[in-house]
Amino acid sequence: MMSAASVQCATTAIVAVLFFVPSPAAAAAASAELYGSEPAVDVHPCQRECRSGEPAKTCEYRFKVEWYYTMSKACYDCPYNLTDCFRPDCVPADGVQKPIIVVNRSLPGPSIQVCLGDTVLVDVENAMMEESTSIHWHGHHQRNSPYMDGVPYVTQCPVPPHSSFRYVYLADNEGTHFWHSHSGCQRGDGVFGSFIVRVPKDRDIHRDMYDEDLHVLTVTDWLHQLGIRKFLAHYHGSGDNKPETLLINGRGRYKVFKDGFHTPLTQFHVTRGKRYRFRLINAGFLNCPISMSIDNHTFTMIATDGYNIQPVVVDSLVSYAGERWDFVLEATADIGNYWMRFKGLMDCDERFTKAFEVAILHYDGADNKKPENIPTYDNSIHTGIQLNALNKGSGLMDSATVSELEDAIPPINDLRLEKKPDMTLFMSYDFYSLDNPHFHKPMLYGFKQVTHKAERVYTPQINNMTFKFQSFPLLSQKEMIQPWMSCEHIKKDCSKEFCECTNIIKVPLGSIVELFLIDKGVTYNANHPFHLHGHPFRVIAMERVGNHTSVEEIEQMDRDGRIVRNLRSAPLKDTVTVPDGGFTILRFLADNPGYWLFHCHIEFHVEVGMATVFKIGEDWDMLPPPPGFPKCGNYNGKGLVSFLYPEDIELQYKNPNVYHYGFIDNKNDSRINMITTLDKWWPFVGGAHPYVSSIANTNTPYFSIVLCVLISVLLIY
Ligand SMILES: *[C@@H]1O[C@H](CO)[C@@H](O)[C@H](O)[C@H]1NC(C)=O
Ligand SMILES: *[C@@H]1O[C@H](CO)[C@@H](O)[C@H](O)[C@H]1NC(C)=O
Ligand SMILES: *[C@@H]1O[C@H](CO)[C@@H](O)[C@H](O)[C@H]1NC(C)=O
Ligand SMILES: *[C@@H]1O[C@H](CO)[C@@H](O)[C@H](O)[C@H]1NC(C)=O
Ligand SMILES: *[C@@H]1O[C@H](CO)[C@@H](O)[C@H](O)[C@H]1NC(C)=O
Ligand SMILES: *[C@@H]1O[C@H](CO)[C@@H](O)[C@H](O)[C@H]1NC(C)=O
Ligand SMILES: [Cu+2]
Repeated sequence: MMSAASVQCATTAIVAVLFFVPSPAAAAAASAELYGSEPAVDVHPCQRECRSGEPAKTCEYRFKVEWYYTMSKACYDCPYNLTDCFRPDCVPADGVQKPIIVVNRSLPGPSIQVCLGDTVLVDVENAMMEESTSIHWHGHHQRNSPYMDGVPYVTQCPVPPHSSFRYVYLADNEGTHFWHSHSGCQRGDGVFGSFIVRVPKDRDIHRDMYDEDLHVLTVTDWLHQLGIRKFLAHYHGSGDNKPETLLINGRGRYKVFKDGFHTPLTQFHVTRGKRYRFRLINAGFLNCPISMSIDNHTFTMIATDGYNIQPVVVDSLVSYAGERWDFVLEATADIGNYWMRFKGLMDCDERFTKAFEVAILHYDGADNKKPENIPTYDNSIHTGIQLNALNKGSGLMDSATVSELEDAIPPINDLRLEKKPDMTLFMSYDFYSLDNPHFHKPMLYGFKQVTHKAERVYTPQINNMTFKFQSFPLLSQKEMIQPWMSCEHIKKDCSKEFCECTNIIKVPLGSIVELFLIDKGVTYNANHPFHLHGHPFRVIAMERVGNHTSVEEIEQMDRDGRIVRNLRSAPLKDTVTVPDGGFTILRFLADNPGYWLFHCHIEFHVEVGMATVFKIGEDWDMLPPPPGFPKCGNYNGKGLVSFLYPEDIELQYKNPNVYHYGFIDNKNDSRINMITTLDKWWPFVGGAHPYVSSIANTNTPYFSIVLCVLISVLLIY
């Protein structure tokens, strides 16, 4: 079915070829012999130089999610023949064979690189045998497209095997982002990739600081078994939760083969005298913050989580799972090869696995020998100034916290900094010794009964509650939400008993929320990076108080004026760490109606309930689900219901009066009738986003693209 609209789309694609940017892979060919190198790949037409006044594009991708295997037969003679390591479908990882889950048989999966204002359309095909999936676009706030956030049981039903799900949304937030599965342990098993949204050079305030913008650096911790296996061993046996190693852009060299051969390392090519923008993404899975340094180079941090900051020069950087950091490296050292060193902290540190990996910074003209000296965890000591250091507060000489950074442009009229917050929330959390029935059964193998201490599983609680997902998505099936699901109906002493509920925090639309995240520092010397969906926040304070702290202590500090808030120009982020025995204070503007997950980005922690949901606005403020949006829930022989067994609810909540069956009955719900009369939810229809309207005002072709997309979408339906 060829139509005028699709012809116009095709024309747009051809025009885009003119602005094709050479792939970084092409530059890498020079030193194929010693290290091997990426073969040149077809660059997606949307990966282009962004120019003001040029029309936005619709960028289509197909992701095939499937079970796979590292060092498979596709790898032939890898690593003895390094060229073989770069064959299509060969995932060498660190040389250790193991099952993985990947998108399109590559690790990381396909990179999405678009320009601000493009529309992104990704068809995710679940080609796994038995497991559901979903993809979250980490860094996109899904304004006007809340159903595209990719969080199972919050914004959508999980995508079942043999099915596809189409994500469509506007790339309206510039910067370094990534996509990853939001289902189970899939991110740790390999379902992640980079997602870069560029702006025209004249709109990039750091444009004069770098010459090239080619290098994407995705770091992650890596296990030698499936995440679920590690999870089960840890939560039901005495297995640990410590990642063995790290991968840099999916590569590493853990396994030593015959004659010292190993799988290829990632290398970054630079030309002496030039300045390079690096985009670092921490796609980490477990409790393994990653510290990075580059031999003989400092680097200048310019952005975090897609938001520009005042440049700061540092010697090393710590990144936490879910964070992104952009930096500029000036290639001013002698021509040569230099190690980029990555050290795992916390569960990856010298007490445990010493997870360590390197990449190579290769200057054009240098020989193909590896840098001299053999880097190890122990000889990679990070001295000098460290940014985002682990469990540190402000005011230290040799480290800087996020709240000490400054927004690149001092914010003007930013309500988050000017106004008194409309709402102040305290979220204190830790891990507690409770009989969590998922892992300990009192009288049988209770927390204190089990033989070995390593078999005790501590339970995370945020404000005494452990998060539980429902059988249906809160956003798309909000009519099934029942009062008894909320935490208010729990009538137990949750400091002594396990309490599980769907903790939904209601925030009026348009409120300024000040959020204290407090790590009480009770169990372990831990560290949790928190990620907010749907909204960026300003990080206005971050302190370590001591080995332990409490809400009362921090409230007292605040009353005494001992908490210094950065209200001048606190940086914007969407993922942030909290010092153990300390706090981080965030401020966000709750202007994106919907149900948005807020959670620890350590997979094992969110999996056992270290999460809450913000309900922003009322149900009628939210867009209706897209047409035909999939539904799910419990089936009781008559229809989808919120729960099957009233007695279970009674046991949990001890208040039989608060529940009733939650049949879907849209027809009798006047609110739902009202919202379905609103316009379509698609992001570009009536979507008055500032970026979009400014692009649209300056060039009319944009409208033809919108039209083209709209018509294509309608044709598909
Ligand atoms: C992924 O693989 C599918 C075929 O399975 C292909 O159609 C698609 O173009 C690939 N996607 C990307 C982004 O490379
Ligand atoms: C390595 O493999 C490639 C093809 O996979 C082949 O062309 C090349 O000759 C091999 N090199 C060596 C040294 O065997
Ligand atoms: C790199 O730094 C090390 C340690 O400071 C020094 O010994 C070495 O000479 C430097 N190498 C180059 C090429 O500058
Ligand atoms: C958690 O429980 C303890 C003990 O019952 C109580 O003192 C405290 O106020 C509770 N915290 C919250 C945030 O509800
Ligand atoms: C915190 O704990 C460490 C290690 O257990 C101990 O050495 C230190 O004295 C403690 N600090 C305070 C202020 O209690
Ligand atoms: C529909 O809602 C109205 C008002 O809440 C109620 O009186 C009526 O019984 C409902 N009808 C059905 C069929 O549930
Ligand atoms: Cu955590």
